[in-house]
Amino acid sequence: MISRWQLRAAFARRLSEMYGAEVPAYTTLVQVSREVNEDVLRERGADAERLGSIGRITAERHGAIRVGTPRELAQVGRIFGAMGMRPVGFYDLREAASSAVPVVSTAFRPVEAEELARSPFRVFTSLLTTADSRFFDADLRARLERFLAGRELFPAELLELADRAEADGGLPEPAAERLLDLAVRSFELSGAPVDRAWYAELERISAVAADIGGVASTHVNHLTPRVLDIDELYRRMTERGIEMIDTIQGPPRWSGPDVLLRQTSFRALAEPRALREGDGSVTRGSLRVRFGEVEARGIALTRLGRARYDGVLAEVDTQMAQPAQVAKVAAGELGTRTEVARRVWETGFPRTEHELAVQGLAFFTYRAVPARPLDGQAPPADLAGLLEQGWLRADPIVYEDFLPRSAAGIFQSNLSGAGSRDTEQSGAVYDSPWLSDAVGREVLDPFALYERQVHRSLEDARQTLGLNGAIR
Ligand code: OOG
Ligand code: NI
Repeated sequence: MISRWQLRAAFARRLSEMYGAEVPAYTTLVQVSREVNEDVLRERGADAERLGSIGRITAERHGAIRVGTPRELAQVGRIFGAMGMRPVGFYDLREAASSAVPVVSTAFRPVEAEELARSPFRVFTSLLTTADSRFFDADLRARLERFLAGRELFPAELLELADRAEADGGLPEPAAERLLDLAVRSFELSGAPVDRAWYAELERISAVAADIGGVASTHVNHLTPRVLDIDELYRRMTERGIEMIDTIQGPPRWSGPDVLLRQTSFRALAEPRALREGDGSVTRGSLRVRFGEVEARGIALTRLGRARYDGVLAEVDTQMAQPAQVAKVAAGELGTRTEVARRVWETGFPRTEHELAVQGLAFFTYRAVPARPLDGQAPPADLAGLLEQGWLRADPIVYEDFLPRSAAGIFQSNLSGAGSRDTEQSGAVYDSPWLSDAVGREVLDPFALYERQVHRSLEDARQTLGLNGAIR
């Protein structure tokens, strides 16, 4: 029996092989990431593995896919369900992006700590918001939904195998092989001709809409390795002549602990695609939609920490919009967004893991220190005291999710045009319950998952230390 996590790990590996063959720059990215990780490990030793073993980090990937209808999303949920991945988090990129990005998203990923340690593979999955009349008028919406209703992204055999794997906790050998093969093939770039006029019509509204609804199949949009030093990665890729986007999304580089998620990307080359012309003939053209992305992961922030992060972003926006700052940027003086962000960041976040923990800004699991000599003194009942007096040790919980603003930035930086939207119209409501309904599975709240992990660890520690009340 091949278990769900083995299916997940094998799928991640095979997808990576397939994508490397399709997009050679991805292979370069993986290679450079590995070199950076080896160098960081050599320099920092055990400290480099504080947020995950080098084995996990080297194999770690996230993919991104995009689908058109709730039905397709539910099918994706079944395929990833077979691999022990569940939808976590709701991201509304329509609001986070200034260009036209008419999608809402979730990430399919394992949720239990042991499962994440076995294979942390996750897939950022976006669904086209066809009901949003700011992007699609009634006529286009009807044609788009008809087009989407007429395509099948996944063969029935794949979906049946997926259901079996989910129900039985895995699949026996020949069936597991078949599932993996069908799943990987469903995400390959299709050679079928793309209707040029239809694609172009959607592209005028949004390149993302065209990538999703302009073709009869789906494909991996990118596959992202994890790196321990993203600034160094950025430098090395640039040295190799690969043109990166101009920023690293997320928190700025600083001397305190890594938190949340930092990401950057580069535009992949135009890929040859067959195009169907108005007269029915097929020509060779090219489309440029896929890209390369890399990320560095840090400690997960609590709701409080996250609110502070969002506050930093808002403050940076305000400062960047001030005339004096605008003039400085125009004159090429200091005052790039990154520099401003670092200044604001340093006033908003404490510089040590200990302070992040006791101020309730970041998530840690806690364990009672076994060798502590019980010299007759009773342990205090508060977290800060327990940590300071050495009764407890804190281990950071790595951030397993995404950031809407960064995701929007990644989408956006890889679009050639801003697209268009009719701001006179109001946007259709898509929220987390709506998405749960669409996928047919509960979209989980990432904060609740991290909190559960923390509380379990505190409960164990409390019992080990023989404390009566809950640790505050
Ligand atoms: C997804 C873009 C967002 C991330 O890592 O934040 C993303 C897409 O382009 O489909 O992948
Ligand atoms: Ni991504």
